[in-house]
Formats: sequence, structure tokens, C-alpha cells
Amino acid sequence: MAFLGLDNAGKTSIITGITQKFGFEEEVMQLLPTRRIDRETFSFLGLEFVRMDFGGQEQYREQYLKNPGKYLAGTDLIFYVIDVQDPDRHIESIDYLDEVLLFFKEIKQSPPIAVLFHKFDPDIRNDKEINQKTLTLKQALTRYSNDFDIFFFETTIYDLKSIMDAFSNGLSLLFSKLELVSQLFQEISKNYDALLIALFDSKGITIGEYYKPHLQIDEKMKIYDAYLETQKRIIAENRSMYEFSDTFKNGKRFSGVIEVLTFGNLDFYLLFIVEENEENLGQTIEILDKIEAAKPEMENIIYQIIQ
Ligand SMILES: Nc1nc2c(ncn2[C@@H]2O[C@H](COP(=O)(O)OP(=O)(O)O)[C@@H](O)[C@H]2O)c(=O)[nH]1
Ligand SMILES: [Mg+2]
Repeated sequence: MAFLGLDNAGKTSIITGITQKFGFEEEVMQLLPTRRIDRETFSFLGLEFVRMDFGGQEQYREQYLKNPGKYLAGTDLIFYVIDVQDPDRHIESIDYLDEVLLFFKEIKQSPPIAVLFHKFDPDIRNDKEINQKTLTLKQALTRYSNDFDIFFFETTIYDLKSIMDAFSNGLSLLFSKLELVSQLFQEISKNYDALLIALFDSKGITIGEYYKPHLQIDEKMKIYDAYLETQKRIIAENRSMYEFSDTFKNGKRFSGVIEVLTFGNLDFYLLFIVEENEENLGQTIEILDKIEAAKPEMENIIYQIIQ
């Protein structure tokens, strides 16, 4: 799996964000430019992956493109990062992607490509010009879709969920069975009034997820933050289940339960979120019952995925 893009696009920051879920912003500010390629291995669903951060300075780009067989061949998944706040370099960025994809076409490989429109910070999310430029980029990129599966994401280090979503969705392209998880959650959510049901691996990568369509982006962020906080506690206290509740910006409260599912040496975290109902204090117990009811099917699917 390769992270590619121009220098300064934010590749190393994204990887740092994925790797260290907590307080990574400070660290990112002191990053030095990546020289050539940083390799790191990690495992997901029991399989080993090599994550490669390709330094994006011109001299390195030339080097990869001169000998792409050495650097790029065999890549199973590409994350291509574009800085939306630097439109002066968009053409340069597209040219680079062009050359990379030309190489893959020549060797008849077609790894899926997740394009990350990065630095889509909360304060510019509604910026007309940036949105327009991003749209133009997307239109330019669709010409690759005959030869490659290409997916778009908008990310920023100020919203870790946006980065984890892009990464999880990218990875899920390599595991066709992951769809089953989200499908199951959708089924379950019909029977129970859940705001969100999600399954994460121990690193916070989403295996599957369902949420009510009306759930706002800041509500999702809030839930994810609460989830990360709780997951930390679960690990610190060596628990197998944890209940928590918190408040959205609009004052509404939500309750959550996390249950740890263990398969061999792999831990998974099942998250169930419902809106809190003050008149019904027995609700948490009901959620627990629902999770219990859904567990056998859940476990069955995880078995299929990690085989
Ligand atoms: N505003 C903003 N700055 C970012 C974001 N991600 C990274 N940066 C900054 O962009 C610069 C380049 O990041 P870096 O990860 O080194 O880019 P790389 O060369 O692609 O690896 C650094 O100063 C980061 O702090 C983001 O989402 N928003
Ligand atoms: Mg870098």
C-alpha cells in the first residue's frame, strides 16, 4: 500500500494520524520532509501490510518514475494525497498521478486508488472557491475510472474520523467480505433504534459501520472521540465491555456500549450507540441485550473475514 502525492501534501501527517490516534497534531507540526520512502508494516484482519510513505519532492518523484518497477510494482492499494489548499500545484499533482498510473497501465496492474482531498479543514469546508477547485479536480480524475477503481475522500488532520474513514474504506477495497458487516448492521438497525453501530479493529480501523442517515458530521466526530476515549480505558483496565454516555452540541444525550470480541490474538470492538431516553433508565440494559442477540451473527461474519 502506497501513500503518494506531492511534497507537503500531508501524507506523513495522515500516516501519523492513523498510527497514533491520540494527540497527534502537535507531533505533525514538527515533521521533517520525508526523504525517499518510509516503510512500516502493520497488520489488519490478521494480514501483514507494508505501508509506504513516498517522499514527494521532485528529485524523489523523478527517481521513482525512472525506475517504477522497483518502487511501485506490486502495490495493492494507492492513497493519493492532494492538498486542496494549494491549487497552484494541482496541475503538477495531476501530472504526477498521471505518470504513476501510466506505469501501472503498462504493466497491466490496476490497484484501487483512494484520492484524498486533504487539508479540507473545518473552517474551509464551505469555502466556495476550494469546493469549486476540488470539483474540477474530481472531474479531471474521472478519466482514470475506465482503467482503475478510483474513490474520493475529503480529509483533514483536524478531523481524525475523516482520515480513519478514508483509510478504512481504502483497506476495505481489499476485503470484499467486509461489505457483509455493514449489511448486517443495517439489518440490525432496522430492528433496534440504533444511531450508530460499528465494528473496529484494535487500531480504530473501521471494519463495518452503519449510522442513521440524519446523523451530522460533528455528531459522528463526537461519537468517534468518545469511542477512542473509551477504547483507551478498556485497554488500560483490561475490560471486555464498557458503557458510556455523552452529550451532543445540541444538548441531546447518547448512550454507548462497547463490547470486545476476541478471536485468537485479534481483538475487535463492537460499538452500539443509541439516543438517550431520560424516561427510560433501563435502556442501557436493553442495548446490552440487543448486542448479545446480535453477537452470534457478528462472530460468524468475523470468522469468515479473518479466514
Ligand atoms: N491545515 C492543514 N495542514 C496540514 C494538514 N495535514 C498536514 N498539514 C501540514 O502540511 C505540512 C506538510 O505535511 P507532511 O505530512 O509533512 O506532508 P508530506 O510531504 O506529504 O508528507 C505540515 O506542515 C503539516 O502540519 C491538514 O489537514 N490541514
Ligand atoms: Mg512526508
